[in-house]
Amino acid sequence: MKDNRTFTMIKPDAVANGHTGAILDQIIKGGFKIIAMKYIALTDQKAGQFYEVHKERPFYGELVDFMSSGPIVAAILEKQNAVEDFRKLIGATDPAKAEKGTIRNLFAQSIGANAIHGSDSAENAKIEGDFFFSALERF
Ligand code: DAT
Ligand code: MG
Repeated sequence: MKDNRTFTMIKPDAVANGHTGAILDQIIKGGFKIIAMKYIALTDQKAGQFYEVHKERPFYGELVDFMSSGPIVAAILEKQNAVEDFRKLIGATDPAKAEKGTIRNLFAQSIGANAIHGSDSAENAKIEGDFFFSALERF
């Protein structure tokens, strides 16, 4: 699959703590073009559906509660090698292990409240983007 797009969410902790602007700035300066974007609140049901792949993990309930605890910013991003480059920009899942200067290193609180999502494959980027955006909402 063509790997020039990825999907992201600025998570409830980062939005609530006022980091939306700084994170978007870092994404744009990182060379990513915004193809679609919305400011939206996930219901419990929608958050559960989005993270369905993690249903069997012990942190699933906590993850769903957290992701529906406040508004998020969801976006589709474009760049060559988007998935891999974006994972580099955001850093490791656990902010204590995230490389210096990465978005999670700068803005995340904990492994659960870790500021930002990035798709892990081109295939999942497409599925996740389609979960949030219709064709009319993309540029
Ligand atoms: P990533 O978001 O880096 O792709 P993941 O797909 O393994 O990480 O997990 C999805 C989200 O679930 C992650 O961003 C935060 C939460 N999570 C992962 N591991 C966790 C843990 N051990 N305890 C609490 N929450 C966790
Ligand atoms: Mg993941």
